[in-house]
Amino acid sequence: IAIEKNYDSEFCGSIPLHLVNLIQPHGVLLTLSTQDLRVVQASENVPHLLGLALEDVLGQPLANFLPAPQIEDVLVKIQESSHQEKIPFTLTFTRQGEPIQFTALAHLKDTYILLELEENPAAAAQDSFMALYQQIKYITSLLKQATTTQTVSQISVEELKKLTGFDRVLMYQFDPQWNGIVIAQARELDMDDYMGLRFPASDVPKQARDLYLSNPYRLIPARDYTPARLIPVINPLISRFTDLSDCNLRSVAGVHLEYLVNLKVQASMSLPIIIDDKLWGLISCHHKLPKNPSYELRSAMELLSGIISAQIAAREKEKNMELRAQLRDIHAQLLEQLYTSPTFADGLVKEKDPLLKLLNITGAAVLYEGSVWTSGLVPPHPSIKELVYWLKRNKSDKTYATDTLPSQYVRSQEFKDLASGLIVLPINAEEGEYILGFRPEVIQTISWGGNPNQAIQMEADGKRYHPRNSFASYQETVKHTSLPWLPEELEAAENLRSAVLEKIIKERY
Ligand code: BLA
Repeated sequence: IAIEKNYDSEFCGSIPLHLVNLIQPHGVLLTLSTQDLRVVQASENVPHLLGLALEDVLGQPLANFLPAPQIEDVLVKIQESSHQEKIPFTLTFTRQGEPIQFTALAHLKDTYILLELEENPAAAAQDSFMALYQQIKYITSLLKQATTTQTVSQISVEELKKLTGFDRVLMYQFDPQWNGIVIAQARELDMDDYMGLRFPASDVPKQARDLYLSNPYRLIPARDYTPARLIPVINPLISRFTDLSDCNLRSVAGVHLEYLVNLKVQASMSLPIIIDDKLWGLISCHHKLPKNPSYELRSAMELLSGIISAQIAAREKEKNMELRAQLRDIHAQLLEQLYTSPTFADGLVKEKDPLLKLLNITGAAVLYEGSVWTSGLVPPHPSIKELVYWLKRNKSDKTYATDTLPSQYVRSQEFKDLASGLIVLPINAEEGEYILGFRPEVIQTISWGGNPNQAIQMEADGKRYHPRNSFASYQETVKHTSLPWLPEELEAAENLRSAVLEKIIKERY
């Protein structure tokens, strides 16, 4: 895939997300000293949301404005919370004579505690524990019946859209370069259609992706907000800005707020799909108008994203195991062929199907003791010889596979339709003895959500920049590329190589 300039780590990836000193104003942030629960920093919207003057909070112990039983709660929850798991609890403040309920989250740091407070009125009936539990059970039962990642994803986005009322819900899967593809979508018909589109890695840059491994979701309820500042600017306990990485309320990077304008949405919420401790994808929810799901509903979504992750992991593992079993059968056939032939090379090419099927190739060549055996469609012999010189000079004696041979070895462009992909199993690399497998060129059309080479629009001053403003489908034709080599196929190749080396030893002695 040819993105001329990759902004993922070098540009977008270097925006500091955690040292912004600002929060989204739908909640309050207090920084407490671990030692005496004194407030050392507070967001400027304390009066508005908590109904308390800033000077009644800043510098004061919690006990000055929270009744003793609630302080007990805070202490218990702080003890139950760890760096990984934050357990929400409820605190009540009196605002203009009215008791107002807040959902609180405590984040433990070395010398301070961050206390995030979000107003959360008593749950509506559809957000009661029982109602949400029923929904989670029901959706889980649907997911269990799904047999592929695709159906798990489609059911997930449809059911999440119904459950939450978001205007559009997407399943977004990362590719090996961290671009992402929309593999399932449920939307209101007046929302743009993003199904099948690919977005460049810099759209969700590395530091933003990393946060999903410790945070259950990223919620932006209203893009057009005025951020609330933390006062004072410097956290006196550490003499630095407070690290807001894992705060739900953390203010959003400007470039991403513009991105939401271009997506024509006010609200966005994304949740991670994590497989084997690695970010596999995101569930992305959009709303035309501002939308702030209740804490209960968000928690249900958090649980579902874990369940969906487990279901996708299981389907992917099944698929890989099936492929492994198929390859094991073919390997067994090939082994029989090897041992019923006078030499291993005759054995490999005697019946062409097993070798070609095992490596999913269309042609193979065996170079051994000065001779060449071939099977299927292969480049002309002189070209194979030249390729081998190149391999001897440039590659180690380990198994090597590429799906873009023409970009690595320019001369192969002459026979790219036969060999845009190459796998090399060295027998004795020093002597130029190899088993080679060839894959043909597969011309791929990729539909990008907007031109990925214009992911950033720089202003004339060279400092200010904007995200691209159109996500209209942009077609890229990828040439000189074969199908990718799957890990299972590489494993099968490695097993074949061992079997061949063993047979060679038996032939010699
Ligand atoms: C954040 N970008 C994000 C997030 C998503 C996307 C999901 C997480 C926050 C959220 O949920 O809204 C991207 N959302 C998408 C994509 C789809 C979608 C691709 O629904 C597909 C349909 N973004 C840019 C450029 C930069 C950039 C050029 O386009 C950098 C210069 C950065 N994106 C960027 C940053 C964040 C982000 C910094 C983190 C914002 C934050 O958490 O404060």
